[in-house]
Amino acid sequence: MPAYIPKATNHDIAHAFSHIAELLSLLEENGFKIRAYSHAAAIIEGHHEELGVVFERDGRKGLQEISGVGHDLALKIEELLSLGHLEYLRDLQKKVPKGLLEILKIEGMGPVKTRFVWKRFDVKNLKNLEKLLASGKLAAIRGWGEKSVSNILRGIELMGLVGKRIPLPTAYKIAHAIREALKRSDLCEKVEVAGSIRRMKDTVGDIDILATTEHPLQVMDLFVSLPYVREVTLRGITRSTVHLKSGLQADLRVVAPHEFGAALYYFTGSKDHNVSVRQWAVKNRMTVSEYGVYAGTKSKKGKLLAAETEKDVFHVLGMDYVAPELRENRGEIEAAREHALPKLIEVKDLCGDLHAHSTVSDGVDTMTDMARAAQNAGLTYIVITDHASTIGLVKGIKERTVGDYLKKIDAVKRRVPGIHIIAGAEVDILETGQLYLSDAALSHLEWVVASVHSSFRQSEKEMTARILRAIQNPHVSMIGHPTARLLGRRAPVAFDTGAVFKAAAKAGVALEVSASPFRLDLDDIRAREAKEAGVELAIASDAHGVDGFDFRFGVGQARRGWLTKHDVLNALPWAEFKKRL
Ligand code: DGT
Ligand code: CA
Ligand code: CA
Ligand code: ZN
Repeated sequence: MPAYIPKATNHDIAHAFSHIAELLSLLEENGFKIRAYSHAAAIIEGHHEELGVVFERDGRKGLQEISGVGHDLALKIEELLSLGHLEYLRDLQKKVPKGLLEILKIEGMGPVKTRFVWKRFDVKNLKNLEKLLASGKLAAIRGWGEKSVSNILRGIELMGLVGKRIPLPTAYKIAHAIREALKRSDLCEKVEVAGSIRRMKDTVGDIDILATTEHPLQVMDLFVSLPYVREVTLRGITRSTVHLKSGLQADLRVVAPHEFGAALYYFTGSKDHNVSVRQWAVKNRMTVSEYGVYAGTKSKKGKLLAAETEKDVFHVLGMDYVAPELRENRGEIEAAREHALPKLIEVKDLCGDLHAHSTVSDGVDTMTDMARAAQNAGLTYIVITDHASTIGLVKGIKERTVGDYLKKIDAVKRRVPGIHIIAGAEVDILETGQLYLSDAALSHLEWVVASVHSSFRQSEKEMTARILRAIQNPHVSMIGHPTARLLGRRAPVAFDTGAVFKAAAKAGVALEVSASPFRLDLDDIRAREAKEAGVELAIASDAHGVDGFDFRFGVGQARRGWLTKHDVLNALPWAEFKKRL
């Protein structure tokens, strides 16, 4: 164990900062400060290295080198790393009733409305709000009305539906940080993350980790005292369970080295996959458990056939190796037996990015820096797609500024010669299906992403017509994050996927599998359905800063959707992709 153990992870720091931003928004602090905290939170959450490590190595200077982190935030990060909490945050918390933060998360509320019901009606929690909504008092107030009341009621309902599962990117980073800590200790031979995280499922119920060790007691000691842990539920020799500060639960199981493969296979799941494989095994007079594959039945167990590696397990079951992402009992078991599994797309297959933002709209880094970062990430082309949008953004591309925008991109092309830079935009699909920019303006762009960013609650019929109309626009190249969901925060919009996929295939419009950790959209099932409808898909980053070129989780969804590199547009090398512009 290293002597220095930071008391906060990147996730803790990001959490504290977004908490501060929320509290400030309720206290009417200036917008600049709020944005500074929420930007920093997003960047820190996605940072490739733990800030505790950065600080230990490079000190405060190292922290300040991270984009969005100035002197003041660096001090706050230091305080979190050394104490595990933040005085400033505690002060703010004292000023705002706790229940208001829950209200703030309701779709349709937002800071202005939340502050209003707090100050005017003394609403302090969800119960108070529900009572107020039922009283009819709000509907009578200017700027509220029946419509916003019913929107808020719907928002409350949705919040219940989204439930407690945690977005994969968050859970993945915590699980792997725990894995790293266990590995660094030198107490374990093998440590692997299993369960839904290994399968890259978009949301995660709990973390499952497996280890082999000769010192189980010491390993469990270490596990239950990691800085991520809030509470220890169970502490045993072969299994411990803890509640983490992030709200997740984590299980650590110690298994025998010669049974590691069988255990990894079993605890990776999914349960449906396991059940189906086990049933087949029984019919073929074999028994599969977390301890291995045995000949014979459970009651009359024969010889051990395989246990040490997953490969061995699949082999004795007569199956090709099935990638974890496919293990959902969606046809992979049969395909593995018939040697018909697809060769799944990998991160290294991606040659370019088709969706990224700069400071022209709501990105935090300049076009030049974004282009360089994309190049450093190993890409050979990138489309800059700043927003052209009605909502929320002061900046962005307007009808009359398209010319300036193109000039800016030309300048960056000269400045960063090592990567092909393409002039694009992410244009709002308005309520009617029209786009925010005119056809004349769009015709100057080489790549147009069209996205839904407003009116998410249209009926399925209206939403389908809206998206179909955007697909019919000859300037549109791709539909961005097609269902507009936000993981754990906003449900997908409703549209007729069959009709939309068919139209996209016919029009040659690509659909995005957004790798943004906030979205992962299309999801696995829809991506597979789109592929089967003949649609071309693109795994794009939607990066808003230089740290945003992380395709892992988008590729994860694509793999879960059975996609190969031949299904993914930005797996084309530049020479091929260029022809498509
Ligand atoms: P989660 O945590 O809800 O995101 O999903 P998983 O898949 O990680 O599920 P979890 O944590 O309950 O269990 C981890 C794996 O252990 C699961 O994918 C398969 C295996 N497993 C758990 N319970 C059972 C069971 O009752 N039967 C079988 N066959 N396998 C199970
Ligand atoms: Ca799990
Ligand atoms: Ca579990
Ligand atoms: Zn975007």
